Amino acid sequence: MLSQELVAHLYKKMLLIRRFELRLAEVYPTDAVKSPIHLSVGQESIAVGVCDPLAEDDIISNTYRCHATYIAKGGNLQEMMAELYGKQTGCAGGKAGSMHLVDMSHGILGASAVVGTTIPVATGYALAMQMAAKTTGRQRVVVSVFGDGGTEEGCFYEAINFAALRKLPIIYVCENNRLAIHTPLEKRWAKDNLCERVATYGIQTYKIDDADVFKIRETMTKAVEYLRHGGEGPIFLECATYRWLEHVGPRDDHSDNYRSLDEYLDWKEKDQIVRLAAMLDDNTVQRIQDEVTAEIQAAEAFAAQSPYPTAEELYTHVYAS
Ligand SMILES: Cc1ncc(C[n+]2csc(CCOP(=O)(O)OP(=O)(O)O)c2C)c(N)n1
Repeated sequence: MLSQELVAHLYKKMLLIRRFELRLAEVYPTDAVKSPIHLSVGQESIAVGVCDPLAEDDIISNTYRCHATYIAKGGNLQEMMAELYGKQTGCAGGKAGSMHLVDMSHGILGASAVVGTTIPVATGYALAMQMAAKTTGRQRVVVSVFGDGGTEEGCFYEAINFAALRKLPIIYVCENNRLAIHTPLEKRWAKDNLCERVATYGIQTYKIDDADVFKIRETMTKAVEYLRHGGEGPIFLECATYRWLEHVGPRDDHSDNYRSLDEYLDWKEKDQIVRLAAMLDDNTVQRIQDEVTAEIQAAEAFAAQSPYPTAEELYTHVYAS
């Protein structure tokens, strides 16, 4: 039996991601946002289901499509908006933008635009966490999130092989939206059997094919507990999902003719935000919507009022000190 508190909590997280990104899509044409944006509208239940069972000191790693996990892992919303606006108060000093969000105080590793590259970095982090646990006694868990396209990179297989060999405390999560930009899975893979392929490396695999936020959360809760308490990693989770908007940018691109409108309408039926709202009473939904609106407005005001980085800051954070 699901508690109303849990439903409200997950609903709020997903709604915050959706409304934040839809607001970005509105603002984007004004040039306030200084970098390309890869939106996760329609995919929110994965970030929320995946991040909810993580402790603050657990680690999340993601790709350029990183707004959702940044928010779901508890990243600072005002610093996120300021980063998108290219402002000094941004989470990367305003010098990185949407594709490189980072918040180490909440265990959010810096993201990268180069497909696949964050997977070995997250794997290395898991090795560090495994070594650290020998002295601290606490096993922190690392989660590496990437798209189906990321699994086509050689470094994905090198990384999962190493993780399996060293039994690392890492959960690999593939957000399978079946698209790499405009190319569907059917034109890229002879067989749609990702979990089977990964299992041959000696890795436990799980697949959730309907984006159900509770199933994702439950699978992750068990995986995190298992790794936290001495279970041998890695673990692989494939989550089917659907990207509602274009690959990069704020537009709905269903008129571009590379994917079917029916598929989109099918996935819209599964929208977890609508589903969870229907499980709550009207007052709770309204309260959460108001809170979300206020948080986004505060983030926008913070970003708008913040200064741009100075010219001298071009020379900071270039080399490790
Ligand atoms: C190494 C590399 N190759 C190609 C690209 C161009 N590129 C950017 S995004 C993308 C598609 C990746 O799709 P997927 O990993 O499934 O993630 P999604 O965008 O669907 O979230 C490609 C090919 C890149 N950025 N890096």
